[in-house]
Amino acid sequence: MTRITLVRGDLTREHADAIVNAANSSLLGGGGVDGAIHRRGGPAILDACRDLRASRYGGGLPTGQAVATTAGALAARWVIHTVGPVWSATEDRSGLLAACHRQCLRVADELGARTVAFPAISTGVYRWPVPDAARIALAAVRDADTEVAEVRFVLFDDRAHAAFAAELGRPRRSAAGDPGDA
Ligand code: AR6
Repeated sequence: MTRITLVRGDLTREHADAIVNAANSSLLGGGGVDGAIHRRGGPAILDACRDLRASRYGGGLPTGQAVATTAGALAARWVIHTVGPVWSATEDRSGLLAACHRQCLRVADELGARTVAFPAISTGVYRWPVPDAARIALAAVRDADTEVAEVRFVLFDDRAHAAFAAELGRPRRSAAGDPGDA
């Protein structure tokens, strides 16, 4: 069974087997946590991303998918890059946000990663409201069939940490597609 833990802090300082990057489909860096990962992890990560663009992902990494590279100088073996959906008030993209979490755990299983640290995907530049993102992320991880022993959400500020903590403490809602909910 996967243990879910929450910490408030900087994802790029975490020790874990794999660290998840909230990337964009170019895989070539950006702002937010993506920029921080490339800055602290060094050029080896960008080199590996360029190789992916030149091979499997010539058209970019589609939203909701995930792919791993070296973690460079970070205290991890791998960075798992995923592309979250941009928030939309008119279109329900929550399936894509859940898919990001599932796909990261699938890639982690392929790698043999047992501890995986996630940021709050899509809640920065992509503007997803944090409480809703917390609900979707935690449900996706709880429902995943994975060998990962610990999923750690590393929240950058008190507001995001409080939102994830509230959601983690809440009894499961009977959301559509959540088999086994009470
Ligand atoms: N550690 C932990 N969380 C962080 C850190 C950090 N060092 N830095 C920011 N956050 P964002 P997105 C939080 O914008 O919304 C990039 O330009 C931040 O407070 O990094 O998925 C990419 O290249 C927020 O709660 O990712 C894409 O173009 C969360 O991480 C785009 O942004 C996610 O914010 C992706 O947007």
